[in-house]
Amino acid sequence: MWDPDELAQRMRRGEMFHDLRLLPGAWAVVRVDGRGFSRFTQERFEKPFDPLFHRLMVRTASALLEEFQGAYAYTQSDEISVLFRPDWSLYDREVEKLVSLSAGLASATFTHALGVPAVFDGRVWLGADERSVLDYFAWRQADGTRCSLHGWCYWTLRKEGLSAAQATRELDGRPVSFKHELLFQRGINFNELALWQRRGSAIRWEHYTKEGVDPRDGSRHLTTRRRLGVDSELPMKEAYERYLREVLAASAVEAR
Ligand SMILES: Nc1nc2c(ncn2[C@@H]2O[C@H](COP(=O)(O)OP(=O)(O)OP(=O)(O)O)[C@@H](O)[C@H]2O)c(=O)[nH]1
Ligand SMILES: [Mg+2]
Repeated sequence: MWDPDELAQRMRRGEMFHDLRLLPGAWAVVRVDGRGFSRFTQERFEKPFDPLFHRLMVRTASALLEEFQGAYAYTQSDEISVLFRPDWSLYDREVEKLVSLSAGLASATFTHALGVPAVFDGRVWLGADERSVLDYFAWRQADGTRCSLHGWCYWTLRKEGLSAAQATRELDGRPVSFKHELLFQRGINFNELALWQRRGSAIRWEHYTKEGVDPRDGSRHLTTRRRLGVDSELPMKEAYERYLREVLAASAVEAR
């Protein structure tokens, strides 16, 4: 006998991951990353870094932070991390929703801004405490710096006429000091390149006061509003940790 309720119930059991939630009380980060962007960027953007590409990433990160009401966002290269406080409660903390909507919104925003289809994947990271959140962002920033140095060396060699395989071989297993020297020999001081290329950019909430006029009696009132601010000159190591602690403290005040 055809029983639509029984069928629906049985089929729903196949939605195996639908009940998965972010662990209660844990910090969470959703990280989206451009799919196949090595090739995608090659024909369209300046190498190794293109300010237009970074602006598109910042715009995409801002859209994610705003839409999902995150506490902080960080972008370097083709990736974006958005932080959620332990008390974040949108979508009942459903993992599938957060991951799929993040990747979907990132893809839509970037595509809309550039006018060419671009696709992002997404994943979730969980952290037990503030310490691990600081470590997470130190990790992503250090990864960005490492890739930036590598990218500069790689494209400098390519522009000198080396093939992809030759440039890769030349850099394979080389220490940081070698790469700095390689650039220095060609008149490029890595430590003087734009900070956003070496350390990425952050998007965070800024508070400001605005004077409003009550239309009923013309009285004036000060109200606090918030808007997104972009930092493209981030500190690193301990100073970045102090910067992040301030961001976390401000987000705690807001959550109250
Ligand atoms: N031309 C150019 N490329 C960039 C820029 N920023 C990031 N990229 C490139 O984006 C790529 C990001 O690396 P990955 O995410 O590891 O590689 P992917 O090709 O996207 O591969 P999957 O993420 O695994 O799909 C690197 O090849 C970077 O060179 C930029 O400003 N200009
Ligand atoms: Mg990628």
